[in-house]
Amino acid sequence: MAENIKKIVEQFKTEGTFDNAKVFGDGLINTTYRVETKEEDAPNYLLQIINHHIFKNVPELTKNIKRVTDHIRSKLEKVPGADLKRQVMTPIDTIDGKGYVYEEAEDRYWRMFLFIEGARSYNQLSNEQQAITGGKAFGQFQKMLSDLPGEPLYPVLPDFHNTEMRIENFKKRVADDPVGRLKEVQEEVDFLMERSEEYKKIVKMGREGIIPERIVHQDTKFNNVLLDENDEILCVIDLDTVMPGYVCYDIGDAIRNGANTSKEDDPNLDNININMDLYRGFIKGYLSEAIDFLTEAEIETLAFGAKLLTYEQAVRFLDDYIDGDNYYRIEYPEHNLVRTRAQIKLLKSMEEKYDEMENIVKKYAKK
Ligand code: GN1
Ligand code: MG
Repeated sequence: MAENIKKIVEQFKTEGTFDNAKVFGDGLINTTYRVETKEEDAPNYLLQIINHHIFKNVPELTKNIKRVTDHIRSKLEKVPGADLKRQVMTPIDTIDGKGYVYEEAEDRYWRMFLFIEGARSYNQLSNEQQAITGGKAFGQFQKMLSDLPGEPLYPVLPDFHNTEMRIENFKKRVADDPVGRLKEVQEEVDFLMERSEEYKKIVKMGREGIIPERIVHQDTKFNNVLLDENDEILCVIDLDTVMPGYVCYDIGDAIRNGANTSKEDDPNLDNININMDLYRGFIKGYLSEAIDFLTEAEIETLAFGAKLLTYEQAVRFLDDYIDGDNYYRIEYPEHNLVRTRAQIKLLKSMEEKYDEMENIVKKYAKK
C-alpha cells in the first residue's frame, strides 16, 4: 500500500520527500491518510480516497471545494495575524491541474490537502463552552460564505437533506424489502412513517419561498471543527457536502450529533437523551454569529431543525439497514439498526423537550 500511495502522492504538487502514510480519522464515507514528508521544513499532507459511489461528480466536487476555500482564504488575508495554513483548508493541486488523481486500476479518486498541524477535534462534546464553540464555528462558516460570488455551488449530492425525497425513497425500500429485514424493524418503520408529514415542512417552506437557500455545510459534526491547543476555532473541515441548502440543516445536524448524551450508535438507549446544556450552547454560539444574516422565518426553523435532522438520520440509517448496508460503513451486521434505534430515542427525547428548545432559540435570537 505504501508504495502505491507514494505513486499517488507524486502526482500532486507537494513539497519534500514522501516518508510514510497512515490511516487517519474515522469518517464513515471517505478513507483518509496522513502523509508525512522526510524534511523538517516540508509540510505533511492529508490524502483522501473520495468515495465516488457517493460523490459521483468528482471534478465538480473539487471545484466547489476550491471556490469555498479560496473565498474563505481571501477573507482571512484581510485579517491581521490570520494563520492561512490553519484557518482554512488548502487543497493541493495536481501536476496535471485537475486537482484530483484518478487511479484507473482501482477505479479510485484521490485528493490532497495540507495537513493542519497542532489541531484537534472532539467526537463528543463535554461541556457547554465546547457547544458554544461548535455553534459559532458553523455560524461563522455560513456567514463567510454568505457572499460567495458567482454561480451557485454545484449540488454535489442533490437532495441530500431533502426529507420529502428521503421519505419517498424509504417507502420504496420498505415496499421492496430487498434482503428480508423488514420483519425485524416494523416497529421502527411505523414510528418513522407516523411522523412523515410533519418532517416535510422545511422542504415545503423552501419551495414556497418562506426560507431562502444559502450555502451550508450539511455535515456539521463537532469533529469537523478543528480547534487549536487552546480550543479556539481554527476552521471547519469535511467540505464535501457544502452546497445550497437551509440553515436549519446545519444547526440541526450539529445538535443531533453533538448534544446527544451518548454516541450515535450506543446500543443502550437509556444512555441517549438530548443534553439541554449542550443544546443551549450550540444555539447561543450559532446565533452569536448568524443573527446578522438570518431572517425571522429562518430563526423559527432552528429548534425544529434539530428534530428534523435526527428524524432524517433515523430514516437514512434504517433505509440502509433494510437495503442490506450499502451506504454507511458498518462494524457489525446490526450496526445500522443500532444506529437507527439510537436516533429514534434521541428524537423522542427532543419531542419531550421541544417547548424548552424553542424558548432557548427565542431567548438568544433577541437582536
Ligand atoms: C456521514 O462520513 P461522515 O461520518 O462525515 C454522512 C452524514 C451522516 C453521518 C452519520 C456524505 O458522515 O450525512 O450524518 O455519516 N455523510 C454523507 O454519522 O452521507
Ligand atoms: Mg462527512
